[in-house]
Amino acid sequence: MVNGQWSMMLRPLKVAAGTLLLLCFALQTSAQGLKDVFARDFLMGVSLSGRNVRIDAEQDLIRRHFNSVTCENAMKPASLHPAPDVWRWDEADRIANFCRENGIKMRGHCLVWHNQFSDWMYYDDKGNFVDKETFYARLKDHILTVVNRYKDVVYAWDVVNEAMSDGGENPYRQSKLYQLCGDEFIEKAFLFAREADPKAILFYNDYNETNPRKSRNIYEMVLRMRSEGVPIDGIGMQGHYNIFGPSVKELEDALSLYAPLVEHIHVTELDVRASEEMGGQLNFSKEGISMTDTIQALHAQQYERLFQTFRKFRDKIDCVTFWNLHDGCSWLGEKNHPLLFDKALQPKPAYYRITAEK
Ligand code: 9MR
Repeated sequence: MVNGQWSMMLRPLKVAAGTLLLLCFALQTSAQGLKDVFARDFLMGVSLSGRNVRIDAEQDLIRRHFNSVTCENAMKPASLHPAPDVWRWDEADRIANFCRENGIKMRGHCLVWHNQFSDWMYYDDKGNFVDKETFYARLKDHILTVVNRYKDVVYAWDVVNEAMSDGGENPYRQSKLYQLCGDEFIEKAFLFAREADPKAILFYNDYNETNPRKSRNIYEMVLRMRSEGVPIDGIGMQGHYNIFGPSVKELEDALSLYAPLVEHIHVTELDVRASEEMGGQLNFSKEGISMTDTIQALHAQQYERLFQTFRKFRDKIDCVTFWNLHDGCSWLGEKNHPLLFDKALQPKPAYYRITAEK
């Protein structure tokens, strides 16, 4: 048989082999999750409620894409410790057990926050403020108990959340914590957390953290604490953003400010609203907007810019956590369209954008 005839006969085989190769490649790519795509950059995290880990399809989505989990609310003081002798572990245990069973690490959130706090710690029986020592003894007991319970699975804690103000004369938020203790409660919380688990990495966590004025205040507070030997290992940049901001420059400025100061930066609560609202405060509109192709494109572009910038700082950023699993369970409501997955758990254009350009 002459060469030409052989090659004619082999052609269908070659086509079939090529198709098979392409199919294998497509299957492999589609089997990869965010955690695989970003494996050389940072851990990919998600915040969860107990409900997420009760639904099979959501469990699958979590296992496929994420290798770090935060409890959205279940480990906050108000959830765990609503009264002096009352501990409610169910929800946090459920999420922690899901992580233990699936070999997923956890970020603990959070030990001290002016919101969703165990407010009883501030007061005596008559409703007056207790003295600082009594408050610190209660806080220490809380921190030691919580950190010890989860230290096998939690590798990092948001020790103090949102202690800085968004404006005004005083850089510190004028919360009850501040009224009772001044800014001293911050260092106390870090000292108690380090005592409870010397191995956990400890974060100060805040929103509007790319705002030049607030980032300067965060920087100065962390700098002072570190120079005094307070065990702060990292800064948590919450990352409650929108389709217009922050700009790459604003984000890079904040990252460049924080990076030399701490060993670790985590993006702790990432979402990108399809509106002009931003930040971690609760006074936002849940009405949201109707999605259009233009907004969908802006949303994808903003995610792309953010991840390009995060990757530039991959030596310092070691975890990026999305605040909620999909739009249907976002704290912002599905009409703000903030996440990578829609409420049917399907990847959105932003997902394809950040995974494709890798
Ligand atoms: O997503 C959380 C929402 O379900 C709670 O109702 C709210 C209560 O204050 O807290 C939300 O999470 C916040 C996080 O713990 C700290 N940074 C801001 C987040 C959004 O408010």
